[in-house]
Amino acid sequence: MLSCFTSMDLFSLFLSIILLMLTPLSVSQLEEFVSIDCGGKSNYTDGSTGLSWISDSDMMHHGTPVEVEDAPNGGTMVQYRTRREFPIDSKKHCYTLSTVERRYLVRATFQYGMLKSGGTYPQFQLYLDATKWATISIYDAKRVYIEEMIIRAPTNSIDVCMCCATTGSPFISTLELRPLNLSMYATDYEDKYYLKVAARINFGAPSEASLRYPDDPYDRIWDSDLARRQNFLVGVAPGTERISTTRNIDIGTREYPPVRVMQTAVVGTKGVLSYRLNLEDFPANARAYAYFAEIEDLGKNEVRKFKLKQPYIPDYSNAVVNIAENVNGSYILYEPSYMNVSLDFVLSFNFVATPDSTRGPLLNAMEISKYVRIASKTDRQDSTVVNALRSASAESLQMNEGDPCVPTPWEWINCSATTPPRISKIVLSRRNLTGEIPPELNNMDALTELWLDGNSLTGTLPDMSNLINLKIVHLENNKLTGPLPSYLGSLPSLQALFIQNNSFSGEIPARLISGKFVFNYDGNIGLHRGSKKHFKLILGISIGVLAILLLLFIGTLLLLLQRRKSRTRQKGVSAHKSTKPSNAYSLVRGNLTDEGTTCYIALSDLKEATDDFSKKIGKGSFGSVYYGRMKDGKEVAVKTMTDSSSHGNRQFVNEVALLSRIHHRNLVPLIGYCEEEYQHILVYEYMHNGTLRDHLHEPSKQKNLDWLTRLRIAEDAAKGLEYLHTGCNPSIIHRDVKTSNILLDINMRAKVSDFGLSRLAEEDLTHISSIARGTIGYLDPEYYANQQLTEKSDVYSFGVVLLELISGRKPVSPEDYGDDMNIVHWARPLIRKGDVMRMIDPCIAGNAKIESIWRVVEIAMQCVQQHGASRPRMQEVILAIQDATKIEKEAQNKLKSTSSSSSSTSGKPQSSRKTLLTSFLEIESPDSSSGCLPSAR
Ligand SMILES: *[C@@H]1O[C@H](CO)[C@@H](O)[C@H](O)[C@H]1NC(C)=O
Ligand SMILES: *[C@@H]1O[C@H](CO)[C@@H](O)[C@H](O)[C@H]1NC(C)=O
Ligand SMILES: *[C@@H]1O[C@H](CO)[C@@H](O)[C@H](O)[C@H]1NC(C)=O
Ligand SMILES: *[C@@H]1O[C@H](CO)[C@@H](O)[C@H](O)[C@H]1NC(C)=O
Ligand SMILES: *[C@@H]1O[C@H](CO)[C@@H](O)[C@H](O)[C@H]1NC(C)=O
Ligand SMILES: CC(=O)N[C@H]1CO[C@H](CO)[C@@H](O)[C@@H]1O
Repeated sequence: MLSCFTSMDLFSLFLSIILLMLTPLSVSQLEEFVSIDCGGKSNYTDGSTGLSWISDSDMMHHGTPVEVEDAPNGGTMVQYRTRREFPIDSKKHCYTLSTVERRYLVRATFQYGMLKSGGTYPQFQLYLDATKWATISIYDAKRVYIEEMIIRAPTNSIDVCMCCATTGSPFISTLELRPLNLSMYATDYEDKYYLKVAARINFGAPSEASLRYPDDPYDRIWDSDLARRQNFLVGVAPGTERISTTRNIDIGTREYPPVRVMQTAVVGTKGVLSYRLNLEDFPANARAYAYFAEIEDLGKNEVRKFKLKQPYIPDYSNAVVNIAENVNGSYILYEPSYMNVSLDFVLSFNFVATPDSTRGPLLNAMEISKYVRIASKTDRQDSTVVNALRSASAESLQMNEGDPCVPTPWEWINCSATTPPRISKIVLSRRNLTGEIPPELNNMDALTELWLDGNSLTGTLPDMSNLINLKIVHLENNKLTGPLPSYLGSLPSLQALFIQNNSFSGEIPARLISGKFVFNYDGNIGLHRGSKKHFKLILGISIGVLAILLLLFIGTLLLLLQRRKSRTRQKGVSAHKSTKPSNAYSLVRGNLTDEGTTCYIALSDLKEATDDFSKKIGKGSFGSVYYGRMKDGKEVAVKTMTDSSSHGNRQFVNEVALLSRIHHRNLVPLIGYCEEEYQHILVYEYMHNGTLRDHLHEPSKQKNLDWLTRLRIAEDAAKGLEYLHTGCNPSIIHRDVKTSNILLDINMRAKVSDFGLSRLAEEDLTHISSIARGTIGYLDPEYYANQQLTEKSDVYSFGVVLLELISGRKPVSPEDYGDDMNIVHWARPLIRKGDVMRMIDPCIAGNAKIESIWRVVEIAMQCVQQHGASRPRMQEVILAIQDATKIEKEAQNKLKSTSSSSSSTSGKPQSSRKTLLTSFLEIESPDSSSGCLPSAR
């Protein structure tokens, strides 16, 4: 008996070990899944899928669980035995799911079950945050209605809400959150659009059953093409046959579809493959994916080639699909995707074999997702306050209603119709509120009415001095204490203030009782009016202070004038020359008094500091740069200008005027200047670690910058450029962004140098030469072609810098790329193929998270787009770099926390992807620089 038990145990242990070995990835994947059984009573694991379902009873306190009588599959799917039904009211009923910033598949499902006699099937709205997701209209009791949305989630949480029933009560059966990997389902538009899944079809499926986890490690639901429920796959061409294989398929493409789905397909044996399907909520712009894998063994002289004939999309329809050639072999997935196509409600599509093809077209699977514009949520500062008020109340307000304003405002607030919506009115009279009024109230500057009367609020009045739109304030019948701040009297819009029956104390500010508006302060025993004498005293003091301030101001003015005069004398530059450029630059941000920090340095001092210009450390655009050490020990870089012509002179005045006004921690600071004996000299802070170029390309200096350091350098430099573009007025275009103009200080922080030297040509249009300024390899082709200079030219050059950081290669190098090519031409096709591995600098490959590198690759490719208009702004570039940094840091932290057990597993590079990531329609144009990269996000 005993031995029998042991062997049973051993057997099951053995079994589970085998299972674990079979699905090593799936286990960690599973942990991140969130599967909520709405209305369910307990937590359980579904035996057929291995998914762990949790009951929503802890997270949802309104609505009622309802037993569903005829759950699908005879009730085997436990999660459909119950649903949660919400009351018919004007409220939203929301689930809050916590998220990290990454891409997710969010799925909500609805199965109603038997209708009671006399009842009506419900119809209501589904929202994801403030964005309308779907209208749920039930008309089949047994059907499971599934809504899926692919989103890039914010760092904290998302809300999924039901509301606005037109018939019946809103309800929900399950809510599921599935993290996606790497760049799966990335689009160029994910900051502004969600992807709502309209169809995901497994062609040639063996049965009507859909396929999901564990076959699909990401738990997408792949509908069988036999199950003609929602999509009405009809119009099948004669000669269509279903084929399948048991051989493995290499699915290492961007979307990682499950092998089982790829192992089946349909083939149009008569040369045509056609279907028709309905796309809910269309016409719309969509992202479409086709999955092709050659799963028949073709004879030696056989080929399978076909084209998309319908819908006809120029370019898309001209491309020939040749699976085996595209991926160089059978049983390998080829996944072209259509980044943005406009599709109708009824999609008729057909693939037709080319005349030289011996086999008919083949299709394994397809996916179509609709772009849904993300609606903006209520201003975050406003939401913070109303959420604080909500938690200060009795339970009547405690329910989770999602966004305060969208689609309908909470019962006790009113919102403006702006983007983002702002809260204009709060009405919480007699709601049993306790605690203090949240201090963040002062941020709600769109607020016009505040009704908090008849509660038990305590504490003092919070600062409300920013509430310039506030008209009506009701605070009567509370337990508020403390003084009345004097700014209350000067709120510009205030019409009525009610504070009676509180415990305010002290003196009433004079302006409150001026009679300009309604003010009721009865029943505050401690409050009293100020005396006239007091008022006079205050007036006297104010006048005194004003007089002193005035004196101080005049004094400063005189002092400044004096300084300016003496400086002009010293400089020996005629006054109008030096002031003209100074007027041209006015600062938007920054401090005007900074002007004084750039000082004049005598030539003799500089000779001494540089040991008579003996240590040359580089060559700038206009002359040599020398190392120096000032008397006070400060190390400096001394830049001499050899050109003493008028051009150089203007240049000089220009740069001094400009630079002395620009201060940013990622721009090399100018310390002083010198102009003597036809010598023009600028003195900069010395950057101990030289140029980024040397660190990347100079064999003697190569210090093998790691990926995080590179990211930090990129972010620093990007911030410097962003400041030039947006922080200065008029904005400054650097024009010569390159790795040798990115300098590294002693802490390896990057600062941009050599800016401001190039505005001259702009100002002096008569001198404009036809030669575009800039450095070969970094030069924006659009600017080169038409001489139109914009900030986007810097963005292009910065894209090249990013590619250098990723690859460690030079921008131009006849040995590496040939004479006509540069780093952009070299990188573009590699990235299109998804072959980032071949691009990565060997120094960092293997020590950096591939997803982080991808993020930078993606933004770099956008920066080097042919057309300036399609390039991002520096601000967006910074965000992308920060994303990448975050991904990399998280990976390193994880590594650290697990390093004791396994040290070298997670840093390993993934194998390069053989398959084309991008669509087959993206035919490379002869001039490879003019292509675009539809799937590179
Ligand atoms: C179900 O699991 C969740 C999360 O693991 C837990 O918070 C909750 O208390 C559990 N509920 C029940 C009814 O056991
Ligand atoms: C994400 O994709 C990479 C590359 O294929 C793979 O190594 C990794 O295990 C995947 N992660 C999950 C959680 O599936
Ligand atoms: C898709 O293309 C259309 C037309 O070219 C354009 O208006 C739209 O903004 C694009 N993107 C999305 C996400 O719809
Ligand atoms: C919000 O405004 C609407 C229309 O102006 C009004 O009918 C409604 O009563 C207001 N709600 C509150 C809470 O004041
Ligand atoms: C406030 O509390 C009182 C007494 O507990 C209760 O009768 C009343 O219904 C509450 N009002 C609200 C709006 O919750
Ligand atoms: C996608 C891919 O690598 N295609 C290659 C397959 O092989 C032919 C010839 O060997 C190449 O020309 C393709 O570029």
